[in-house]
Formats: sequence, structure tokens, C-alpha cells
Amino acid sequence: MNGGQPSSYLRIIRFDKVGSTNDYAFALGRAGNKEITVVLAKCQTKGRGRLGRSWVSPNSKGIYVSFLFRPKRTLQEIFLLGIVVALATVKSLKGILPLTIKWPNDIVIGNKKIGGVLVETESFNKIPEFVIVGLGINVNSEFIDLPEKATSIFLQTGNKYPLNDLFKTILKEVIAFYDRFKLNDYKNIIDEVKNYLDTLHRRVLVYTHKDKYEGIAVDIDSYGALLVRDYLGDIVRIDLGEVKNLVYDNNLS
Ligand code: BT5
Repeated sequence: MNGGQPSSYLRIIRFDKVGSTNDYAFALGRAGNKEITVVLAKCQTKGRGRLGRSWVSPNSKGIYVSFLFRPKRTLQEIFLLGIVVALATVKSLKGILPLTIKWPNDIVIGNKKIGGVLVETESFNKIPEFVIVGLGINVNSEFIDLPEKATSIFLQTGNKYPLNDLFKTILKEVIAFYDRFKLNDYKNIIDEVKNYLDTLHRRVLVYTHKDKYEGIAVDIDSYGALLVRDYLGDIVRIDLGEVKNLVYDNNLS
């Protein structure tokens, strides 16, 4: 185990333009770079979401960043890191606007998406060697910069914000939460996530790689998995690594 040593190493690599900060950080992971290495770009030409989806990354309008971690934890624990980064982000922007988390990795305000998190890992014999957590946040983006159902801090508040200041605030919070994660403080982290989770007590439809589940989202467990009560009253546990998509009640047909 990595013990509970606070993170003492920090390297930030900045780009004006890159394909995807996650791809770059992944290559650094493979090349043996240490945690915490951070890759930050003003613009991405191939920003990625999950499952081959793209992340719109207009120049100098948002924060596009990836964190390279080497936490020496199981895959199940590692997926919690996506939630950890989402929580750190939402908390650090709390003074600007009240964001919430749509399980597992969307950062939203109302039903509009303002940010997203992408967790990728490379494993050797099922033991994760390193983890890349990518974060995209729309800061000063205008309506025409963004896809449908997306919003930005500027569109919500009418104010533009210095990207570097916001980045530094988020980074500080991410490191603080990561250090807590390394101390296995999962229970308190999960309790805190629940305060910002938009998903609980809603009727949801969850698509996983294998199945589809419909019911009421009742809780998340200590690994961040979603617990859904189906119509027979049974509790189904939906693993973070399995989920493909989650749709709320108003979209259910
Ligand atoms: C995510 O995927 O929400 C994870 C996004 C992670 C992006 C960061 S940026 C830094 C790092 N480097 C990368 O290459 N990626 C990470 P997903 O849940 O699959 O959502 C993708 C969907 O969100 C798309 O299919 C669009 O519908 C929508 N979308 C795309 N760009 C958006 C944006 N800028 N704001 C809001 N929604 C967007």
C-alpha cells in the first residue's frame, strides 16, 4: 500500500494546444512518470469523453486538465477517484455557483452539464499501475462554443473568470482530497459526496455494458457504486466501472 503519505511531488505540464490531456498523461504514465503529474491545456483538438464520445474544448474558454496518480489500490477503489475529483471541483467552485454531481462523473447545474470527469487506468495482472483522471470544466465559454444541454460558469453567472486562478483552486482541493483518499478515508468522502449528489431519490434508468436497470436511486456505497431499488424492491448495485449512461425520470419513456 501507498500508506497515507501526503503527496509531496507535483509537476505541472502546460500546453497551449494538445490532442487530449488524458492521452498525454497516459503516455507519461507508461513512461514511468511519478504522481502527481498534471497536464493542463488551453485547448484540446481531440478532447475525449467516455466511450469514444468527444469533449468540446474551445481555446482559453475552459479548464482541460488530467492528473496522473499512482495510488496502488484495487480497480474498485480507483474508480472512486473520478468521484473524488468531481467532488473537489464542485467544492472549490462553491463560492461561485452551486454545482452538483450527476453520478458518476458529470458536473451539472440543474439539467445542464458544465463539466465532466474521465477515469482511465492501465493495469498489470489486474493491478492498476497508474490512473489518469481527466477533468473538463466550461468556464468562459459562450453559447455558440458549446454543445446542446451544456453550460458554462460565464453563462450561469454573467461573469468571466481567470482560468489560472480557478485551476489553482481546483488543484489544491484535488490534492487535499487525494491525500484523504490515500488514507482510505472513503467513508467520509462518500458522506461528503452525498451532499452534492443530484442523483439520489430520483427515478433513473442506468445502462451498463451488459444490462439496463430502472428504479429509484437510493444510495451510493463506500466504493461509490450506485444502489438502485428496482420495481420488485430488490437493490441492484451498479458499479462505477460498468455504467455506460444514466438517464433521469424526465427522459424515461
Ligand atoms: C465526460 O464524458 O463527461 C468526461 C469528459 C472529460 C473531459 C476531460 S477534458 C481533459 C481530459 N482530456 C480529455 O481528452 N478528456 C478529459 P461523457 O460522460 O462521455 O460526456 C461526453 C458528452 O458530453 C458528449 O457526448 C457531449 O454530449 C457532452 N459534451 C461534450 N463536450 C462538452 C462540454 N464542453 N460541455 C458539456 N458537455 C459536453
